[in-house]
Amino acid sequence: MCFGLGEGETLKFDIDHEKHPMTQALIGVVMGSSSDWDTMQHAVQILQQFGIPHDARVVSAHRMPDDMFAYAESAAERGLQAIIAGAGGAAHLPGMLAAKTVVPVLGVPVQTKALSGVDSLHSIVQMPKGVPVATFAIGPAGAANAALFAVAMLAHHDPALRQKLAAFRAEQTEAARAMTLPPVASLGKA
Ligand code: RP5
Repeated sequence: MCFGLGEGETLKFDIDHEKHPMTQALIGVVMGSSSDWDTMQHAVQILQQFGIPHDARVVSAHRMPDDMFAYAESAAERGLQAIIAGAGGAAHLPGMLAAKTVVPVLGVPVQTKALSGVDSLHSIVQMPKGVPVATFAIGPAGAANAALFAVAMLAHHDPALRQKLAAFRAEQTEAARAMTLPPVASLGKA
């Protein structure tokens, strides 16, 4: 929706770098609806945890197509290193963003009621050859992993971030090693 915009006008996504040098987002998180937030907030949580400057907003492919193009067209200039895009159903958002920018797009299929997110997954993952969208698992795990993937991309040129990511992995290793199994349940009599 473009409240307050005149005909032919689209939202601008410019950042005044002189005024906000420390807040320049490196990762953009976009989603087709506020109803995707339950899923997509898992990406934002990871970015916050790793201290990655980011912004998050609703950019609907079918309801805000001009805004979607403006977002994608300005992404590189705004300094975005990757865009995490989540959508559900006939999920065009990640693919159409990728069509309008060379900034890597990481797609998150949002779980839907009708088809459990398989519709979203197929819409995002089946990009024809030439314009890729890196596609993650359906739902919150996919959102978190997309953010972890973005962190790994940034860590490639940032040794401190790489250490943080390695520590995050090591924590999971320790947690898995500490796992124990309960005793076998006794079989009831038939
Ligand atoms: C998609 O349609 C969104 O990504 C969302 O997953 C789905 C439903 O949107 P709402 O009807 O909840 O706004 O564009």
